[in-house]
Amino acid sequence: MEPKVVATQPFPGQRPGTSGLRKKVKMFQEPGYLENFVQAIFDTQKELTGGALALGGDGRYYNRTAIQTILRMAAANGVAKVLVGRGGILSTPAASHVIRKYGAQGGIVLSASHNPGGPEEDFGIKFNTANGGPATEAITEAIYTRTQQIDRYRTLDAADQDLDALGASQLGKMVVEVLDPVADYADLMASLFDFDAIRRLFAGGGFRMKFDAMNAVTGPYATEILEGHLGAPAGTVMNGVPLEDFGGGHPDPNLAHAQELVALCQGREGLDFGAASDGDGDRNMILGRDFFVTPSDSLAVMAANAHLVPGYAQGIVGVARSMPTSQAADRVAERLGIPCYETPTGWKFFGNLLDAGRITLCGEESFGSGSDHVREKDGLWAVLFWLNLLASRQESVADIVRDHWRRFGRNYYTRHDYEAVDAEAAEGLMDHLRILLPTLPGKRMGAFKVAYADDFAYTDPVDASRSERQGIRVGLEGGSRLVFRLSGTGTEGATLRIYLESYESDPARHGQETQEAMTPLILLASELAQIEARTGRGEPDVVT
Ligand code: VG1
Ligand code: CO
Repeated sequence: MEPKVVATQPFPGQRPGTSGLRKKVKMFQEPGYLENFVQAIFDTQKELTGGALALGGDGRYYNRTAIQTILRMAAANGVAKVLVGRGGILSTPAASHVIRKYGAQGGIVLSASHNPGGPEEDFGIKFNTANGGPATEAITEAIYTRTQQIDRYRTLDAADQDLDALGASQLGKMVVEVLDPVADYADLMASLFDFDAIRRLFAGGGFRMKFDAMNAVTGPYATEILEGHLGAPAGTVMNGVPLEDFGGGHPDPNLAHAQELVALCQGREGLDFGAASDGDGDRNMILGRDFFVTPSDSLAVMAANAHLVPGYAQGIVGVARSMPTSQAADRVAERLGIPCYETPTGWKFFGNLLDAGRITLCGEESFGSGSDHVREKDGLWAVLFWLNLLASRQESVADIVRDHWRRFGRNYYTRHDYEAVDAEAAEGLMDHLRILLPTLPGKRMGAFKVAYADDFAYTDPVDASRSERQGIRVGLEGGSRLVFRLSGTGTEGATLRIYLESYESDPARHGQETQEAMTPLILLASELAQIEARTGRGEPDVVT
């Protein structure tokens, strides 16, 4: 089986965004499109030659086809071994763990995360490095540059591999090892959390929960861990079978897209605990009875209670949050006397801090949290963390969070997304804000006074790499903030994200409805950015 060289031509626009290259399936089906990007990975990541590669995806439409293509190309490019999840399945955090556990030189994860799947919908591919984390910007830029010069790719003429039988087989000179996608990950979770205490919580019978896998990749993981290892009743996991089109929905765990679960948590008969994860298993949503935990609060609560979880009982060395994430975690870090880092959006910016041992926990407002156990955000990990807290504190979700607010104050928080906006209009809006920036500090606007305003730039404290234009920040006196950014994961037009935060120290004012409490800030943001005039949109598409 000799490698063959196929002539190809560059496609424009293969620059990875916040998390890999995401495009419509139709685009990935263009002959050479996937191949070019994969060859650019092999051309730039030399250690993969003779090395091991982890490979898997979230099971969406085109996953299996892409895996077969990548296997043939890996063999033709001299990869020694590929570790592939059975059925082509690996959640993003499980892929990160496989890379680390087996000392692979990298991994390819096929997912467009929370974007819809199916022949007319989205597909995605991202490269993770030997630390298990998303490639840094320097690496994704090198891959992109290569895609713009590429003129050939390598593959084999070989039949499809059987992805459904565990064990090793040979593809040319390369070994293909099909792994149980869940087993190693489940062991890792058991090493971090107090499974006995969580088992007792379920065995007591009074505790009722559901986990919504949203017809996506976490189904098998959650079923084995929650119902298998922890004794949760059968049926605890809902929508637990991964479907190629996620049942037609957005596998995005938030109040807008996980309505079925949200409804189950409401009212007197509501569940004690509800949780959900996204397409590729790295996001999480946490609900109590009639109670939604914002992801920013979730990170802060985790940091403040980490000592109750066996894996973190020794204490945490530091925390990090993405810039638009609320400052709730900063307050906890201050109290604990540990550093809190503010990074640009995207998990790749946490990798160096985790590798250098500067942080233990990190999170993003976009329903992502994680720790140094892997180098990706981890949905089920967050759910188990909360279960561990519930088991050890014996309090409700709402009581734990309200108690947190009493101790640290409450950071009211909301994000408004305007989706599929005309790309030029969105760029125009951001440029308009950039021009305003120097005029804002010290300016009074209604009841507010601007303390600072900038276009967020970040210098990585470990390798001194610099990332600019990471979002417009307008800080108001008293700690409130407005943040404006354009999404780097969408596949249609532009998505404008507006992140709003206001701090309230007075416990008597902690019970307000979020959108109501934030109305003055919402109005200020639309006025400042001229949202309606520039985008033609009166209302956001998604409010979280
Ligand atoms: C979004 C989120 C970001 C997250 C990224 C990948 O990016 O805002 O916090 O890291 O998705 O998450 P953007 O550029 O669209 O705002 V996932 O679960 O889609 O891999
Ligand atoms: Co995801």
